[in-house]
Amino acid sequence: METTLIILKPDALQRGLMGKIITRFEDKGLQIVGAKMMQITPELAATHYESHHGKPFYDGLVRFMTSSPVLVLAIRGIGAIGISRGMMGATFGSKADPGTIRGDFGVSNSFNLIHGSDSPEAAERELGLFFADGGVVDWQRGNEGWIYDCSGATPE
Ligand code: 3AN
Repeated sequence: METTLIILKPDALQRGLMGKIITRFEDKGLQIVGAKMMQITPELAATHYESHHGKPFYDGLVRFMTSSPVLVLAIRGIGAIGISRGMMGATFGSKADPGTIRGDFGVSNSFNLIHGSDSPEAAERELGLFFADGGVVDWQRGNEGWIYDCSGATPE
């Protein structure tokens, strides 16, 4: 099982899209194991986006991410990182394919609704940053045996 860090960005909250986006992950069969609304501080944004420091879009990105609350989610499943990235779509709303979250709900390149960890290393780092004070809950879904084939040694 992988756990990934998803952020519903300020535009998703301001536009009232939280429910629709969360529903996509739940409908897919991924499990929500953490959810926290918060206002990202400039310090946290700088740490989270440190690999983008110095890029032309960096200042605008930090301003946007700190402008209004976000919903931070921890989402779990087999291959959850890659599955979530696929569901998000390409970085820019103008380029993202229909059927993806960015492709269906946005047209902007800067306001692109959602962040998702892009590797297991990033997920571990980002979950540590955004759930530093806990909040990831290990809970058992009652319908797990209908989401995965659990008849073999490992769920399929
Ligand atoms: P993604 O979120 O698709 O993984 P990254 O990690 O390359 O994209 O970039 C992190 C964030 O920085 C993006 N979500 C987007 O908001 C912003 N960003 C990346 N590239 C650009 C760009 N060329 N112009 C404006 N914003 C950008």
